[in-house]
Amino acid sequence: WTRERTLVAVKPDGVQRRLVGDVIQRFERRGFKLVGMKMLQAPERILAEHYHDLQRKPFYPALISYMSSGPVVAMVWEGPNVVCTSRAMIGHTNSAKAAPGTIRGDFSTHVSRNVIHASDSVERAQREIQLWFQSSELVDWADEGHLSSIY
Ligand code: YYY
Ligand code: MG
Repeated sequence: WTRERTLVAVKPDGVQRRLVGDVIQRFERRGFKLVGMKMLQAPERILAEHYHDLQRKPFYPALISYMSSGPVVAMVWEGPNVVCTSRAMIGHTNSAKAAPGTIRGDFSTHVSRNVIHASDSVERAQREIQLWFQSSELVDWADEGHLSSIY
């Protein structure tokens, strides 16, 4: 098992709606390990790089202005299959299609205010973690929990 990590971010609407604790609780209950977390007003430079692929989409300006509208809480979570599992936990991009029980399916009704980000592939997760965090901000603590004997 190579240590898999992903970037999760509670977006400004999620912070405004006091959903940070709920998000953390879901990832902790699942058994993932929190190795980095910070609140920040996302700089334009980071958002532009983060959403580089969407630059030409009609919703891009609104997306950047929404993501700049208040602080986000960025986190790095670690664990087996965490990238894929996180995507399942957050639910469909379009909130209208997000299943109940997922974060978007429980807390959001519209794609433009969909509460949370999670990386969509292992390679992108690595790039996004490097974009949002300095390596010194990630904490490699010893996990003595229920998975410690398998990795
Ligand atoms: O990875 P994910 O967040 O699920 O979706 P992306 O396709 O990467 O789009 C990023 C972000 O853009 C999405 O979370 C909301 C916003 N967006 C939008 O406002 N309107 C769309 N039609 C599609 C995406
Ligand atoms: Mg995406």
